[in-house]
Amino acid sequence: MKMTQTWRWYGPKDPVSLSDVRQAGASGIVNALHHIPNGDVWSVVEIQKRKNEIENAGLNWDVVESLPVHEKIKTRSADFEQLIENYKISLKNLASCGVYVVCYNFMPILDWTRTRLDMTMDDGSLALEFNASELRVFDLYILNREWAEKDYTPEEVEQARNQFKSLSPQEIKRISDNMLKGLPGSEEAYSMEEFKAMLNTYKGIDSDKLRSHLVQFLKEIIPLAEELGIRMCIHPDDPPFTLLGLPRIVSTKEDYQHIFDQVTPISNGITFCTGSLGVRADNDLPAIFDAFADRVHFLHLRSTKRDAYGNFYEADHLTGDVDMFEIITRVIKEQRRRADENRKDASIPMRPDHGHQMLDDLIKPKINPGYSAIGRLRGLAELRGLEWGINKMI
Ligand code: DNO
Repeated sequence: MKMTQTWRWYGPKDPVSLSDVRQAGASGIVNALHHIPNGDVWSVVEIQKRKNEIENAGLNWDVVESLPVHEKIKTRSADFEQLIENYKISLKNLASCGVYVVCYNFMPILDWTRTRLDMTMDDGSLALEFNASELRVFDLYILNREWAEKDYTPEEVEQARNQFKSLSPQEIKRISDNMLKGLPGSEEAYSMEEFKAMLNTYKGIDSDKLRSHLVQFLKEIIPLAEELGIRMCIHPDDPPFTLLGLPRIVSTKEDYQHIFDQVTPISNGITFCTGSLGVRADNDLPAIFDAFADRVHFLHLRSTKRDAYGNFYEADHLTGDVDMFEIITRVIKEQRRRADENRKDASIPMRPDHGHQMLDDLIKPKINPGYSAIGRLRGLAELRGLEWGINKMI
């Protein structure tokens, strides 16, 4: 029993084509209808059109990433009931077209966040980086968020003030754009003013409140997913801690435990993202996998390297802080267990998440940061080899 090898594809405008994906050796596609505004229904016609396109290239549409959860559902404001209805209709339409794995996240306003997209590695390839002091500079002196100081120590504030003074206008723009313009897959981009207005919508929403909003949302959609045979999989926060005063509630084993205690069906599952969870030194990844193995419906395999100051960068897939051998060993055992139970989902879809920009990636006119062709091809090849070896061994 092998993992299903998939590849995130951003649709017809992706500089990595479906035929590139086939040559990388993946059999499945991870895709979203990014052209449909967040909150609108994904119609059968649109889903089927995309599905045909993928199948005509000899691939399967295995996973939706993401069916985005509208901000108003997260804050439970204005027409959120209608938006939940729309979400349900999209789920029904996906199931009727035979797409059964749906990834989503519940991060307020921002999706995944990095401060630099071109950190040079020793070998000359480029990696994504999250720099905690640049984040503080952004928060305190670029965004000028109200009460931001209380989230930091006096030394951090002082250090950020000095760092801000030394930044060039280009560097300030780089940090702001990376924070606000949305990395690939984020459904929204904001101007500074729009972002400030969005921050206001979270006044009075702390972790407990956001958690209860997530649980209420799940209580509405999971029974339907269960009925349709859809496996919902929540993506962890990336990075897995509070940012800019916004609560983040899918970062640790305890966070997951709460979600599954409240809404128990197996279709309430996880996108096990090793790179996101691995940013926290107190996250024991094998233990998290063991605790929720039967709910892991989708795997994002990549590794991050952190330091003691809260910074991290994206390492090669088999280096960094994630023990990929341990994780894939567990995945293989879980898949065999499912196969013994004749579960339809015995082969878990995985995708090589993010890759360095390397070789021809470096000279391509357009690239989706993290989603280079060759960097991910390298990652997939390494992960596939590791799985092959472990499968032989155990
Ligand atoms: C980054 C991704 C995120 C993630 C979404 C899931 O590369 O892992 O964009 O896909 O947050 O909803």
